[in-house]
Amino acid sequence: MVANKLTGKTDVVDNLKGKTEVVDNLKEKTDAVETLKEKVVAIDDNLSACTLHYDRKAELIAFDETKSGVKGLVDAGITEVPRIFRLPSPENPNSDQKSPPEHSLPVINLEGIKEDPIRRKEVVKEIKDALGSWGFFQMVNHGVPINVMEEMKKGVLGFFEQDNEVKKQWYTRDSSGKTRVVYNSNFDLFSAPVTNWRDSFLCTMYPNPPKPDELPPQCRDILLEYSNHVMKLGRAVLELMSEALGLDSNYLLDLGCAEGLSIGNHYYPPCPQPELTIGTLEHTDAGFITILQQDHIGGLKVFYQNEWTDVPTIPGAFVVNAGDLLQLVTNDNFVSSRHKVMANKAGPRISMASFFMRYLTDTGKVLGPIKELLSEDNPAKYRETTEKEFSSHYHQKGLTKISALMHFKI
Ligand SMILES: O=C(O)CCC(=O)C(=O)O
Repeated sequence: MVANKLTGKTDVVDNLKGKTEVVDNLKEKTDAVETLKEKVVAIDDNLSACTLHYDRKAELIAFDETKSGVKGLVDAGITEVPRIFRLPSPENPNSDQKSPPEHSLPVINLEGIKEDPIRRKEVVKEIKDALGSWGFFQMVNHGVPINVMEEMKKGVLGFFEQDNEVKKQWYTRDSSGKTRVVYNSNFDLFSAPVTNWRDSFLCTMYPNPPKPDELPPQCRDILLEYSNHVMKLGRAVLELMSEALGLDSNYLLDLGCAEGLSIGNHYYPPCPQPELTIGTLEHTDAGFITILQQDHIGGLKVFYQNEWTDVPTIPGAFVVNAGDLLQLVTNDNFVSSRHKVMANKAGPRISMASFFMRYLTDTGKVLGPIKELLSEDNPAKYRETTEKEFSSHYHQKGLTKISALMHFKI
């Protein structure tokens, strides 16, 4: 009798084991489907590019070897957009410019947040709403002096507009994360389906600020001064964001969200046929937060409620957005939204994106959804990772509409 009962129980246990295996099996299959999905979209993008029927690789190499970027082409007087920059038809990002969007991106006034607790609470609520829906907002009265912002813009313009033969000496595709200043056109030139109509130089400023002579002379002093201001502002914004999540003010700082800062400085030359190409393909940012300064030309758009909405230019304002890692640690409380930049007949357009993250660096810190934000009804949506693993995956993927977060989803 007892033996019979025991056999029955063993059968139940075996049965349960079998079910666990089925669940594990299903999970593996779901992961495989996600990976396949990513691959299909990548192939799709590449196929679209291939339908243009030409030796794209050879043209990319030729373009890269000039070390003169898109600006070099414009300076040489081209009147037509070369094939490598052309968007595959029928996709034309400019066609969505027609209807005025119903929504406008929130502008948050930071004045008084230190002295006035009531105002601070209001700002915290505004940030919570903006990052939970848009993933973006603009901020004014943020404390960074306007002359510092203007000088930074001038310094960046000075770098791009210096003698080309001298500028070429900074040109590199070193993606080890060890080179302080990485100047090139399109970091993902050889993997992206379409080449962006822009040149960039990325400067790593924190955690170990560069020595002045490691930076280009046109912007060396201002880069150091600007990054100090932006770091201070970023830390203040991260405190407000922690409060917006119902956490201690220092929570996101203690997590290391302000340990690393790299500034991506972009130059979008005027484009003879802007409707055929794109300034920056749609993408999300990899890091925790991005604090962006844009000039008066415009063209930045954010994807919100199924439509592309302009990020209007406001003198003296910064645009702030959540990156993928912030979405991961907040378990989707804050969203990392897709954005893109249109090419323009007017220009050049200058923008400076301050990315809070340590790229391709072993920080020894494991990041996952914040435990305090989880519950039985709201379990972790992402697996744990590191800044190094995340940024390597992001870098390898390049700028595409597929979020790097897909790869880390549970
Ligand atoms: O140029 C801009 O306004 C945006 C740049 C951007 O999206 C980026 O650097 O990730």
